[in-house]
Amino acid sequence: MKEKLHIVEHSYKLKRVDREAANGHKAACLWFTGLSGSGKSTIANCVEQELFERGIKTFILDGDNIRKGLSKDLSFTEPDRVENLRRIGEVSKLICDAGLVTIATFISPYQRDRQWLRDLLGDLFIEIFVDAPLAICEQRDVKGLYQKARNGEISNFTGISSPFEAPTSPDIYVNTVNQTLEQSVKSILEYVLPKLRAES
Ligand code: ADX
Repeated sequence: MKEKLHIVEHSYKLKRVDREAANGHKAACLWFTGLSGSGKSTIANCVEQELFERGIKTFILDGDNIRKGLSKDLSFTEPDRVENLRRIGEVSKLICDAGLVTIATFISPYQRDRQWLRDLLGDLFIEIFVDAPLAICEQRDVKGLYQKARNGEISNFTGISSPFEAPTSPDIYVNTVNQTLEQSVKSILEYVLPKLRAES
């Protein structure tokens, strides 16, 4: 049985709303989900630049980077992916509490985990589905990982030997086969900017 932890949270005077007011914009978490090679990082990179140019304070959390540090003890089995996203969800919440716009790019293949993130982050959470068919991602194979997964050198590879549950009602849908990078970025900004500027 788990030991009972005696933790009493301290309430600090400065809240997220104070930091948002100082920054001149709201906090949010832009959560990019999609297959490896679908274009999440490329789009997130451009969206961040556009936000930066408008004076919006952002911070990117990226699958490959997080897995070299915070989550370097985790594999790609289902329980480890759940734990990976739990950690990142909590970190995203902290970054939002600091008044920033968190930009998170993770495959996040399970619907249940994405729902958990939505519950954790509430209105801050904006789910962006970066869609591209598996065949196209595999053809692109930017990192050469699909080839390795097909050869059996990588196990539990999303789309090949591990599932990807496509979001059924994302807040924003972009498709990197039928849309240009500029179009995807534009549609994300059109949705996000009014939310960041909204009065409370
Ligand atoms: S997640 O499923 O837990 O959300 P995450 O986004 O952190 O995945 O990591 C995905 C990145 O790890 C991919 O972009 C890819 O470069 C790399 N990777 C290595 N092994 C795997 C694997 N078995 N499945 C998916 N991605 C993998």
